[in-house]
Amino acid sequence: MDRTLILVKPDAFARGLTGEILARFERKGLKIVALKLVQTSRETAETHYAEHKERPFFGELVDFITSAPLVAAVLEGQDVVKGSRQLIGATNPLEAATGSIRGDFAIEVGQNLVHGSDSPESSAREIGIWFPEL
Ligand code: RTP
Ligand code: MG
Repeated sequence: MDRTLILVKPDAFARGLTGEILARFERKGLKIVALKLVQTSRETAETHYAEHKERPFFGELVDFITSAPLVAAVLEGQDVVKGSRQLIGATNPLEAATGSIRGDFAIEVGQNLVHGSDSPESSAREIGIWFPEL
């Protein structure tokens, strides 16, 4: 069965949206197979978002992800990478469809509530970062 790495980012956790967000994945038929609350180190954040290292927003992105606790989860299910990205919505919440998590609950691209792996290769890499025991 396919797996993906989900982060309920610090903004969503602080706003008390963790249950709402996880419930949406569960209602889609995706199964939570690992779950934890994490205060993320800079090293983990920089490794997780390494593909964006040269982008102008990289520093802010790492600051944000390490600013407060987040919830990391591994979801399992058929086509889980694609299915969870569809539920999450476009990166910029102003372009995310109504009914998606970002479309319904976010406004700013820098505080877009949730991360989902963007390919099976990314998911394997990211699960290794956040849940090396799996
Ligand atoms: P994520 O990795 O967090 O799930 O988001 P994503 O795939 O939809 O978007 P990605 O391109 O991977 O970007 C990672 C995060 O960087 C922030 N970002 N800011 N200021 C900007 O133009 C900008 N572009 C991206 C977003 O918070 C995005 O989630
Ligand atoms: Mg991404």
